Amino acid sequence: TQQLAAAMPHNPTKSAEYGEANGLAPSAGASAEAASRRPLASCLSEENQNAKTGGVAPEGRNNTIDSLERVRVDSAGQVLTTNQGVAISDNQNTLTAGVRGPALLEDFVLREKITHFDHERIPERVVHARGSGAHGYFECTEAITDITRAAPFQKAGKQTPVFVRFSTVAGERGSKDTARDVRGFAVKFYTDEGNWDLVGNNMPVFFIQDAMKFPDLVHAVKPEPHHQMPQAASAHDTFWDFVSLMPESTHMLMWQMSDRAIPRSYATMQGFGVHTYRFVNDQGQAMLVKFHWLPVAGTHSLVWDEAVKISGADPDFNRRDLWERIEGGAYPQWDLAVQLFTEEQAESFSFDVLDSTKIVPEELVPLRVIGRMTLNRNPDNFFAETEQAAFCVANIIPGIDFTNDPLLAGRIHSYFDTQLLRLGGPNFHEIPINAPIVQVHNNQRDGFHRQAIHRGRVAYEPNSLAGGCPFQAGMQGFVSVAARNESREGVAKMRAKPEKFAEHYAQARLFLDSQTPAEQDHMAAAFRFELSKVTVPAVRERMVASLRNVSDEFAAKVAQGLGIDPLPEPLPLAIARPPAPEVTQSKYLSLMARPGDGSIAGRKVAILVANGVDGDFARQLQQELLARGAVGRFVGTRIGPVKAADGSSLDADASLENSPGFLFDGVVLPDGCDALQHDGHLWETLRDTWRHCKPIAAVGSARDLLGRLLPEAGEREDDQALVLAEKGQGDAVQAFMAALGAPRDFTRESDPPKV
Ligand code: HDE
Repeated sequence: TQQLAAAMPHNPTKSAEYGEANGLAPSAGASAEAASRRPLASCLSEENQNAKTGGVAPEGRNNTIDSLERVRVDSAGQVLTTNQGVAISDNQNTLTAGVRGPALLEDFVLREKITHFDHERIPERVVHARGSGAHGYFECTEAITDITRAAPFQKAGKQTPVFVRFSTVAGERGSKDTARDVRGFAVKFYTDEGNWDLVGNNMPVFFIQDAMKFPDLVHAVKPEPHHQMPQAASAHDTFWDFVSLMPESTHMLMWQMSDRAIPRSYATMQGFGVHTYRFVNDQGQAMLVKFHWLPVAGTHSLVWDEAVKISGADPDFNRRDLWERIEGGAYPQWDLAVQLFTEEQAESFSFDVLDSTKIVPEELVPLRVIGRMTLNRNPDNFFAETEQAAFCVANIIPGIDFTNDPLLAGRIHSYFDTQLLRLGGPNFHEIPINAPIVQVHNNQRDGFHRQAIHRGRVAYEPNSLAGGCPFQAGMQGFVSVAARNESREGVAKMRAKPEKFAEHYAQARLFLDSQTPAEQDHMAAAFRFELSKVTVPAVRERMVASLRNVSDEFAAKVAQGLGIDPLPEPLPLAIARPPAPEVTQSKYLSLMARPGDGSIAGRKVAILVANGVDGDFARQLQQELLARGAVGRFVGTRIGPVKAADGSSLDADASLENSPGFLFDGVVLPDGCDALQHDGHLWETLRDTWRHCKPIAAVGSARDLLGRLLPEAGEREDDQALVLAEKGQGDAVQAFMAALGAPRDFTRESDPPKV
């Protein structure tokens, strides 16, 4: 060290800080070579991946496995120990003085066990408390080196491990999955150049334009503070009071009242980065970018009555679905698409790209797919991985940069800050799920729960005693893009917003006008439901007054459902002459626009069974579903064996009682299941499946049974999701499968449902 100190008497990079172009050049090894794209030696690159992680991830597997391997615990065949590794002889009885005597303070086994238990809980996330996570990988399909130097996009075929967490926003950690709510879609990329977290939602816009309003928004939507009701619901006074006073929320409200707020599966929802970000290339040139995740399985949602029922029968509906898809090999996949545009283009738009209540319509800037994400591994431990995962908007890597979106600015601060409390100190980046797969070198030290053991006596920079290490990376490291200041007014400090932020309704109208009539009906019903739960009439009326600025027709429809007549005057606009929007209808905004590939992977079907059922048909159908990645469960009045018509035995592993029909994507009544006719649960199952517009197939004698229990089915002609077939008619199964993979046909619906 003394030799090094003598060799490097000064801080070799210091002069550069003062802009002395001809300052002393750093000696070899004291700073990285400028402007080179070669990864730092200390980082993980394709060349040194083997050495750093123990191997390149085999296809379909992801190499976070290797980095987590060192902390995995498997107790199979092991003896029970204390946290100090001392073998425990008796895990049943407290140490006492005599068999009926008092417990002894010296019982360190008991005290350790109870004390640890007492401290098991950590604070839940202040929003997005309820969530589910999975591991996977992102594979680049198109290198875009000319646009960004970000590591995951440098080579087609390159894989980057990811951990993803989906969530609802308002509910507590134990709340139901199928609440009407926004879904979080947070992706942590463990890249060769550090962790990049793309912390997005399943809707491309947000309620507010400025982080300053976030605590207000969250206080308004969370259960009301005096009685803590309602749980995981926006249908209450404080939420609608707030949003009806915040016209900028209107666009997001249209999304939130659409079926997107009740996704069928996390695997069937889109994801969005929401804010405009920047991509930056090797030369420091920047492009504006919006991120989109497109589900390969297509966009599919539930209907409200179904979501309400599911929340009672299976509050873990989306969590279970994610888990089972991955366990069953029906890996959820999304394409990552980007919208790329220049500052000049952005300036010409009728809206401001720094305003997170606005989308960039795909008609203006089309999507470009650059990769695909596959989730293929469930966590080993929910707490250690999913709960301790700390997503942070500030986690970006070279090649990606922020814009001046005022909502984004607050987020850059908030996520790190919240983990300090939630995960108990500044070293949460060392928790295995959060640790990057590249090595971490800096002079940060100590703090609660420090894992790294830093060697040497140097924890400062500049230093000569450690040869100047760790040294700064220069142009190879993260360099903020020399972004032009978006504020036209210059750099004076102010609390203000650009003018285009004042237009609040054009894109709400765009969204509404881009929906199919059925989707519009669902939205009107959602507004009606939510506002009907509001107890203060003035709040309801104000919301209707705001909706008039979107569409008089739509506002009238909502008002009618609330007994508001005549319509209140429209809310005054914040801008006298709003700019004319470029796009007034977009085919991409309806859920129907992206039905997916028609695959039925991950879908669930109830195959109803009773004594006398056509066993061969039931078994064959189950096999066929399985072959296509779907699950067919034999559902009877009770679980256990039923005797098929041919005398063979079928094992019902679900009952109409424990698995009501609304939990399935479709129902099949095989020939000979007539013995179910007196089970009221069957009637409910058929009624719900019908009402929720899901496929029903009835074969042979079951057609009569269906006709008796569900007469409305007989009244409809040309219903693609109703399959009636003779016994032995092979294409019936194919027709049912096609309906299962297709978007629902809502023409069965009526409002209110018919008796
Ligand atoms: Fe978040 N948000 N948020 N948010 N958010 C959190 O971070 C915050 C916003 C999003 O699965 C918190 O670790 C502020 C927009 C997701 O762990 C917190 C603002 C979008 C998740 C926080 C926003 C999101 C969070 C709570 C306005 C979509 C869950 C716990 C300025 C682009 C991540 C935590 C996970 C979580 C703050 C607005 C998405 C408090 C201040 C817009 C997916 O830091």
